[in-house]
Amino acid sequence: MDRKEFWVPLAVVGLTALFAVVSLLVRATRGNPWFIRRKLAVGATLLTLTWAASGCSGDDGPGGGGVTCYVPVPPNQFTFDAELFADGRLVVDLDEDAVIEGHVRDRSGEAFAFLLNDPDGEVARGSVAAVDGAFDENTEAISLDLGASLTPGDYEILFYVGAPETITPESGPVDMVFVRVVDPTP
Ligand SMILES: [Ca+2]
Repeated sequence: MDRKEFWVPLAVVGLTALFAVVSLLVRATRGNPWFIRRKLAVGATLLTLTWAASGCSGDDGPGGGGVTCYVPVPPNQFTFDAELFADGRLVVDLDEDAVIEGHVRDRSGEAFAFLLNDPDGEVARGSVAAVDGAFDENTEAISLDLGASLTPGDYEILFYVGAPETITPESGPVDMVFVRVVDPTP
């Protein structure tokens, strides 16, 4: 293994983590231009690196055929229809139900979980379900049930790769969204 094969995947891992953090900061600051520029810069560097790394031919000697080729794995991005948002928050209407539907794009995880936080901390956690039953497509329709005990108020949802019980304070979320729960006719 030469130096490039060692540091390129390492740099990609580091930059992917940095990209996730900056993406969260962009959302947390509701689109602060400074963070958006940083996000774009990190994203561009990441693309350059993964393109360079994925160009390897796999002829790196006996026993090493292809295994060091880095396959670009962009972050798992959770998206929801724009019409579901008001004032930058995803609106959940309890007159309907506490289920949110959306998509995970550039999917690399095979299971996803969410944390529902209010300003005091965790309110609920659960699994993110693939609508068709399996996380096997690049863009997957998803749904999550925030639970029957949900009360009106402002929350944030953090998304994680893995099962709900594996989330710890050290786990890095892959995405997040601000949520407002309303109940027009309680
Ligand atoms: Ca599927």
